[in-house]
Amino acid sequence: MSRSTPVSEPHKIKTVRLLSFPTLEERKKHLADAGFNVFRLTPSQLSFDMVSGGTSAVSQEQLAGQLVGDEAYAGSRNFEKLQRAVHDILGHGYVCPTHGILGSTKLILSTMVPAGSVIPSNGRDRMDVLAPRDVTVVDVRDRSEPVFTGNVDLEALEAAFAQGSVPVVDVQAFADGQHPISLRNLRAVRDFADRHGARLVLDGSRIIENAWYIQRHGVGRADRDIRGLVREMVKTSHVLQMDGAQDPKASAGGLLSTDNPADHEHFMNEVVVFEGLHTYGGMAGRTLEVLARGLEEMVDEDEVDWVMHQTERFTQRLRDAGVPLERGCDGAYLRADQILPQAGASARDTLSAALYLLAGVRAVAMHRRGSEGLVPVQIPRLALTNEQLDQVADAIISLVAQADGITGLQVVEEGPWRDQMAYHWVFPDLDPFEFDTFPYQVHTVERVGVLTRGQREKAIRAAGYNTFLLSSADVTIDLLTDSGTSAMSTDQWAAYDAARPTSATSDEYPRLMKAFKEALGYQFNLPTHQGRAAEHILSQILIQPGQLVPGNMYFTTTKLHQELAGGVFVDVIVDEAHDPESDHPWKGNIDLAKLRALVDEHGAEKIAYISFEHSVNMAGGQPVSMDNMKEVYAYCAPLGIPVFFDATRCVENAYMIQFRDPRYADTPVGDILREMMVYGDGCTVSGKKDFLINIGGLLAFRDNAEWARQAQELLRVYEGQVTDGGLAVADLAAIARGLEEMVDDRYIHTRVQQTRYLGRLLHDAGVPIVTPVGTHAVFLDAKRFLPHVDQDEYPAQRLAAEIFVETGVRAMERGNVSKGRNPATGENYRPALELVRLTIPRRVYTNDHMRAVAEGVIRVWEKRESLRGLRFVYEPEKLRFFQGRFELL
Ligand code: P61
Repeated sequence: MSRSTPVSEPHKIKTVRLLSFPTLEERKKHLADAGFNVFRLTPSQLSFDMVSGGTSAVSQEQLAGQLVGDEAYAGSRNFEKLQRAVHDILGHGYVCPTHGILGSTKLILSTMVPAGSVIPSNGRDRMDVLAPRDVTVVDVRDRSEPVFTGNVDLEALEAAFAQGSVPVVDVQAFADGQHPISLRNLRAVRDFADRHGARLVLDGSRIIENAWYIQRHGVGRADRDIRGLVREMVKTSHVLQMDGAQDPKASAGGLLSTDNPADHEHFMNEVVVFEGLHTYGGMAGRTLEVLARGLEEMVDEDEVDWVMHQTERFTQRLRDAGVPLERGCDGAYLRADQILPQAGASARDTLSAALYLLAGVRAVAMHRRGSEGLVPVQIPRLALTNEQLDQVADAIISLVAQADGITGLQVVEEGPWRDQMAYHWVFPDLDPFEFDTFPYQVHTVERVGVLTRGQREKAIRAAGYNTFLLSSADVTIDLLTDSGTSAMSTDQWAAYDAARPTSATSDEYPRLMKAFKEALGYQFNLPTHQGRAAEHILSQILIQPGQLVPGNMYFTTTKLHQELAGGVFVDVIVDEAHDPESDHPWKGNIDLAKLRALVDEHGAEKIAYISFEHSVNMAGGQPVSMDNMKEVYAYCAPLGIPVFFDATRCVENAYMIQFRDPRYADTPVGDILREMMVYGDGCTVSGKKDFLINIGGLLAFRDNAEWARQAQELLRVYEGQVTDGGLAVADLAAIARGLEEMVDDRYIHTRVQQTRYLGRLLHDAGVPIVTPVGTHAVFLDAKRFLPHVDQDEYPAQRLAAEIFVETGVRAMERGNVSKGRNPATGENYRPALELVRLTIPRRVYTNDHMRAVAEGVIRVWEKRESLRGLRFVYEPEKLRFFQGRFELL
């Protein structure tokens, strides 16, 4: 059970939902079209939608559950699953599903509450729906309780019972989102209800938040786990009602549970009238399944800690800046009446409109008008990063600072409910807030491995100190590779699902061809199943045995295929690339003098082609300058030497040009990319990196139809149809969509800057890394990290293993082990670069994860002197880094 503040998310991002950031002009238009009522705006018109109902990110298991809804009208398996979850987690013996929290309330009223009854409650928002139904709600919340502000004042309760017939006492866990109740008070209310023949109905929609609060603040509860506390709260009630769109993270749905068979009987007979049947309750089977899985997951201690930590942090940031607010269990509830007193009765809606105008953020008070002057800024569970939340908070702080210049909305249309309101407004002259953060939110998450240090020691020993041989389930943060590890977007998944499969020509094929042409500008595009397949075909077409292939540092698969075709790779990268301490900005450049010398010595006809890699992987993710591409091409074209890019990380390279070359500072990355590609005759691509897909590749030719024809011949023989390259049609659809997303300037900026952020954290702590930091990875310099370990004792291998033991982070050796032995001498090559690669997958980890990684590596750095090297106990002949095993010296 963890009680300390969590450092980073206990999960990684599995899929993302893209965010849009409307401009100020667009925001003005949307707002006017919506009658200045932000309730009427749609998510695609927003930057961040700060509402918590049904907006949570879900686990991949919940997402999978969505597809196993059996949609049986009666007796569905999903209902049986829900029964088990309610029994196991909540402890109640009977459950009646409903379409939502209002469905649950309706059943309680119709089975238990005769007209004219009195219902004491600790929540006020309940009045919105009970008041129109001939029920008198009496507020019995204890205003004097400082900690458990949702406690019921037992004297007020007694007074309520004196007011009329009280069949039900309504208690909300975290009433109105703000007021937690203590277990002791809940028990006292139960005793009271029992003595007076009334039922205690607990609304547990936010029971997790309340249980966490008890764990933190309840006397003698710190040793209790969330699961036990939830169960105890539920068992204290007669009836539990729950909103599936809150703690269980479903999109809709609800339930009533009880241990009383007679009450359940009543619910079952009534549910058919208003909701559906007692085995589906007005929910789709898939929603039942997601709800059931959500109940099982919601008591996960680490997840609860993370969600609550986000809320605390967000609220604190606003408090520290003096923003008037009340703390909510799911966010900060802004005191609109204090922030905008000049707006009078429309203070809340004015605040909402102004926040949207300023930053595109939606915060909205729902339900009826009137009541307290609060605008809730709720945090969708698991959906946003701390960095995003910090910026939302900063937008609010900026708004509060400019509040004096904001006049109140003027009512044009009105009604008792908030959605009915429409206004007129003179736009205030606000200084708009600009977000600089990841342009997506979390859609689904995947829990990560959390082993103890002792377990990790055992795991790495069992893996022969080789991180390739670890089970990914044991890894907390997986920085082995950025290849095929991207989180796809919901748009990619939608395209994936919608693709019509065929083994002939698919609808996706022409779409993909168009997308390739738009992204890279090349005429002939051949899909391949991944990068090495394209490298194979290109090498076979262009290399005559004995020819040379100059390139800017080798990559394992690329060089292998060149050699299999009879070619000889020659490294012509600038010398600075081999110096981990050089701060040359374009360490990926080809040294034109080296290239010239090679051509002069052997003649142009001896050169098969130039193998020109963007953002050079083995050099540390180092970019190539636009001028260098231009110069190399200008030199090669007249000599008839083709130039082929390895464009695997071409977008990252394009971004670095935008970032470092002032002439391109205002050019969109997509335009820079197309210009880059002009200085080449074609390219190979491992799409598993920049294309934001998990599988796929490309072989492209700018305009040479004969090469394309030859390549298609080989494609048919080795890969698949020319129209799919051996890929599933659905994957073609995902690639086409990825090609659009990859050149989004906001995305690629945050992508590369995240890598640089990790590098900065390490560099500032004195950890030796390759500088400047590259685009996709931070490379630790093992020679400087472990200078006392000889290179033949594999310092980088040892360091990667130790980082796993210390932190659960998986890295990759790129040094003596990877380079191998010289077959002539049998000696290790002992390469200049002895590195450990911390590779950042795209859209998967947050900056809090990066901080956790840095802290762990810094801990290893601090005890570096105690680390000894390794020796092989099993050494394969080829590519020994994959399967080799070691022991400690
Ligand atoms: C990686 F240890 N890269 O970085 P494929 N070109 C370039 C790559 O980075 C690349 C490929 C071609 C990987 C995966 C990997 O020895 C290894 O789609 C610049 O993987 O066939 C792959 O593309 C090959 C890691 C590959 C390795 C080979 O993690």
